[in-house]
Amino acid sequence: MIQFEQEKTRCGTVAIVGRPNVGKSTLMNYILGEKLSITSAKPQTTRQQILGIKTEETTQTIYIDTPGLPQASKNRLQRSLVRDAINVVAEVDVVGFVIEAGRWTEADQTILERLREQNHPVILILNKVDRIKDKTRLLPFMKICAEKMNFLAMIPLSAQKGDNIGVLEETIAHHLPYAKFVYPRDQLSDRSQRFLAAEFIREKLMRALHKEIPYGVSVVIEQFEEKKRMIHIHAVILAARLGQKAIIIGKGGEVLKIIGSQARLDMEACFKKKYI
Ligand SMILES: Nc1nc2c(ncn2[C@@H]2O[C@H](COP(=O)(O)OP(=O)(O)OP(=O)(O)O)[C@@H](O)[C@H]2O)c(=O)[nH]1
Ligand SMILES: [Mg+2]
Repeated sequence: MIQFEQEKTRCGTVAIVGRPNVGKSTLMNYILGEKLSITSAKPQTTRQQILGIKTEETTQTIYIDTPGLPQASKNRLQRSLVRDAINVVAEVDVVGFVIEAGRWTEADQTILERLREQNHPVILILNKVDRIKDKTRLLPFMKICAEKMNFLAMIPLSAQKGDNIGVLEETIAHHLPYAKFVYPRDQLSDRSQRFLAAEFIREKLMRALHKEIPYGVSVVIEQFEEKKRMIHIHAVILAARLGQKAIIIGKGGEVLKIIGSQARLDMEACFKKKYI
């Protein structure tokens, strides 16, 4: 007689999608309890997909933070970003579609239509509820949302304050398949410390620089040397135009100094080591 033993653990993937700036990365960081994905008040902060892995007693949830989906694909790079973020949806167990509570934009509608084609379980996440003073406004808004698609659930929450995140996590866990864990229990991401170091620096640049300048900036880690209690990191900041160099450096190197010390704090917290 063949006996099937049912897996006792659940393991699956969740794509976090939505238009730029709705708080996707903030949400993933809150769930993980670690700053892994960079965030800023400027749209299109996240440039590449990043995995955040949360393992609890019997559940492993693999979150995929994606770049915000632009409404109109202006150029080839943007078009490929949209394609990537939409393609990932086809391969996951659950989709977390993030919008801003109380606002339904054209970009949200475009994403919704793409999600409808995929026929995948979608949880609608209404983020930034802390901004809504009069909470009675939420109910009629949720009613409108409910008519748009048959969502698995609609969850209002605040990724910044952490309100209602537990409900989201429980809902997700409930819809993950029974399966063995894919990653070791202590693995937090698919990204290297080297990648994260570059991202932490880019975040500070995104936050410190104005207008189009941060969008042209890239960070390359030239050296990442791990000593016993220290990590030596050499980073190079590449600007789109020579004229931007002076702005990035700042008067007397002021901007660069601030960026360096802020990024160092993030690295120390994430790598739990000193960084020079
Ligand atoms: N008030 C409030 N602000 C939030 C909340 N969640 C995120 N934010 C803010 O919204 C802005 C955008 O957050 P991100 O997490 O970078 O947004 P994103 O969706 O990842 O953006 P892209 O990577 O550009 O697509 C930041 O300034 C966050 O601090 C929230 O729950 N409440
Ligand atoms: Mg992001």
